[in-house]
Amino acid sequence: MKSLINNLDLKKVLSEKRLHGLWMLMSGYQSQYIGAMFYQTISALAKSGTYLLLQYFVDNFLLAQTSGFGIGVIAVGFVLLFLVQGLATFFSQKNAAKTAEGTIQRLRNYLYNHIQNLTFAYHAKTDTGDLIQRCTSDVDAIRRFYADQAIGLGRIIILFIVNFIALLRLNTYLALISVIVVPIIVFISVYFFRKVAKAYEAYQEQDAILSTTLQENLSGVRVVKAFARQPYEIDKFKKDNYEKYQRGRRLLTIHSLFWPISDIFCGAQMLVGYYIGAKMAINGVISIGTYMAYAGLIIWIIFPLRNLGRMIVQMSNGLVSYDRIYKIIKEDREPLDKGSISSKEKIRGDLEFKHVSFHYEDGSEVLHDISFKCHSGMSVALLGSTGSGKTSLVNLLPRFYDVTEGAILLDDYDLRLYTRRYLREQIGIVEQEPFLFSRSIYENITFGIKDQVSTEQVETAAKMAAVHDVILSFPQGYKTLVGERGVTLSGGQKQRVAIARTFLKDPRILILDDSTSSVDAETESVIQDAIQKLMQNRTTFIIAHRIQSIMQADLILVMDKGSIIQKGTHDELIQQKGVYRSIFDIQTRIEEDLQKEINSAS
Ligand code: M5T
Ligand code: MG
Repeated sequence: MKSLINNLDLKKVLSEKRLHGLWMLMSGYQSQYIGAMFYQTISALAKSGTYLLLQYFVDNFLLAQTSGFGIGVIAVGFVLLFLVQGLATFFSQKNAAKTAEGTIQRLRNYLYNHIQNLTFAYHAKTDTGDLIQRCTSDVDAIRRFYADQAIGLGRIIILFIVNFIALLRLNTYLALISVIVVPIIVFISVYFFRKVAKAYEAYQEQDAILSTTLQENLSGVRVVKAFARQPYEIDKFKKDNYEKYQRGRRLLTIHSLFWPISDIFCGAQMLVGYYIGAKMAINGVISIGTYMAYAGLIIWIIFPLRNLGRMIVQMSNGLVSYDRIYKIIKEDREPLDKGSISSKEKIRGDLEFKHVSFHYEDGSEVLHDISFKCHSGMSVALLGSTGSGKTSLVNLLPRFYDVTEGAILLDDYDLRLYTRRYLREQIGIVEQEPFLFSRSIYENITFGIKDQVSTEQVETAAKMAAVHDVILSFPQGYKTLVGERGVTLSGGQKQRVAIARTFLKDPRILILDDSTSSVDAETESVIQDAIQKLMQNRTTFIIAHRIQSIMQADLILVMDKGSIIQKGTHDELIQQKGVYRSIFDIQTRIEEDLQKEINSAS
């Protein structure tokens, strides 16, 4: 049952209709919510009961000046009623807390899971700061909705109904007089509800802008400092912050307008009620006991009424936040299971690109009519100017994106027939800018497979990537934390940790996207040897700018503006007049010059 609740597919049960959506969000906790309401009813009944008992006591004992056994019974009655009221309130709060916290915990988990599984394209077009803001501040607004408003609103309605019925029992005329203002209060509340909703939405939007600015600045703090842009950035932040201040002020102003207006009506209602009640009592139309009970009960009519407005107005926050979160939930996840091929067997790694074209969502074409073939175990090198589409091409292999035209065949089947998970388990990528988590180096190398590998395997992988000695040079060795809370690795060290991570994964298809760009020539040759070893028996894609590092590839593709302009082996390409030849010439000349300089210096 519990797992059923936790695995609820929110995307299926939620909808644009906000109140319905919020109710469905409570799935599994709805009975608890109803339980909370039930206890509220008990508590309210006990409360009204107290006043009715008071009336009975005043009229039949105090005024009649009788005493004796009855008084004792009434005293016990009062104590019991208070006890019931207290206990019922406690259980109601308990249920309410469970409802609110349970619902929100699941929502948070769901959102995290959902965001992890959204498409690359979605993440590319969404600000991280905005997402963070929705997952924190908006989720919290929904939590308040359940903890305060949803429960509060129920409590108010119950209090109102129960006490109104109690009032009717006392005196119909008085009861009707006491609720004259209800339509007015409801009307005002609804009017303000709309205004607050708008203002709150504007406020949250600005809040998201501020989060994004902050988050980008923290991530890009080096760039900001290097360009001495602090004054500009501070100024920009100040402006955004000022806008937030203004929107916040507007929101509060609307709130603070609402209070006095609703208070005036409620206050007037009470005065009129007391006045009429008192006159009736003086004229003997109602008894003193009735008047006393009335004076108590009317508070419990006016109090909920005052709060009804507040609740309705505050509810708008929860509803707006619901919209903002539902927008994320509505997004399609990467269809992980769309492919049908996923077996226990490993892939062979034969690849064929057949007239592949590709463009990013609402972008122009970045790959045109790419065709080539490579067998399992072959190495394919990609060479080309920056922006020529090399990274885009290799990103098609793990299906980060799917081709827009043509097809890629893996082991003779269309790539789109494979499940993404199956593919990704067998493809290892050393990215152009590897990302390391703020965890230990050990955890970074064993990312995703920590329980399946031994320490020796990890060290072997690190040695192959020529990073073992570097790691040991840190005081805490493999336990050294990386990033914000630990050491900052150099670009080359990061790349090598990423290479070690990929070594350990032992993939069938290996992608090295400019993986040796930030290491010096000496280290590169060490890694090259390791990479050569790693490349054996797997299909490898190497992207590099130095011809030195790709000369030995079985197939070299020279790319320009998304097309293949030359393909062949090093020996073949060197014979042709073309881009490859000129790059080769330039690079050898530079190296020769360098060598000459070194020779003459020594
Ligand atoms: C090729 C565009 C980019 C460029 C073209 C990764 C990525 C790229 N592009 C997008 O619009 N969205 C993306 O997510 O595609 O870019 P590339 O494939 O990254 O080029 P490259 O790897 O050959 O370049 P480099 O500099 O890494 O050598 O127009 O704007
Ligand atoms: Mg690239």
